[in-house]
Amino acid sequence: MFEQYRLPYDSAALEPHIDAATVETHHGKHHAAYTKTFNDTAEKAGVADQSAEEVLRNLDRVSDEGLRRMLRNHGGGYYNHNLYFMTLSPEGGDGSFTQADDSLKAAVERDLGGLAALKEKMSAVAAGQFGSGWAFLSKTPEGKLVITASPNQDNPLSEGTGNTPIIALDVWEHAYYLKYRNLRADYIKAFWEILDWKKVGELYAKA
Ligand code: MN3
Repeated sequence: MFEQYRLPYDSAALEPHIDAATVETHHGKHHAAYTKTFNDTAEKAGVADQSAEEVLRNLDRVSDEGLRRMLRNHGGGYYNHNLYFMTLSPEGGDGSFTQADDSLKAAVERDLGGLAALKEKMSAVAAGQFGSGWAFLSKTPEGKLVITASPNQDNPLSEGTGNTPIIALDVWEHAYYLKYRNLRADYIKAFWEILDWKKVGELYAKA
């Protein structure tokens, strides 16, 4: 059974950066629906005993094309949104970077030229994703940080890169349209105000 990440904060806790109605719809409806469909599909495909990471990294083992596509879309939706919500916090923002794992801080400096440069580069990648999709910060098997974008609910796992995402920035319109309307760039700016670098550091150390 794949469990949807439960928010340890209430739906208004991320305001003014992300409004309560968006959190309620995004987590309570979209994410919940991905979770349910992923569970149902994983059962049918006989992969329900694996971790979500395993399923997404090994989609080519699922021979039925329809089930494979469902797992990619809904398993990706489940995994991406768990990562998104678990790294957002009212205590996030640049201030939380000082509390992050030292190995993450060193990698940000070494691979991306520091926090400001990382945010600038990833914001541009997220803004440039045409249509629905995500921007990711991922750790390669060698420990290097890389920034990429994926369409739909794809991610570095389902794309077979071997990398592990540690930040997932959702740029589907449902993530921001109630408050920001067409202003995706403003939403991206707000995202950094609530990104919990302490949590990202834990994920980097574990990946
Ligand atoms: Mn979403």
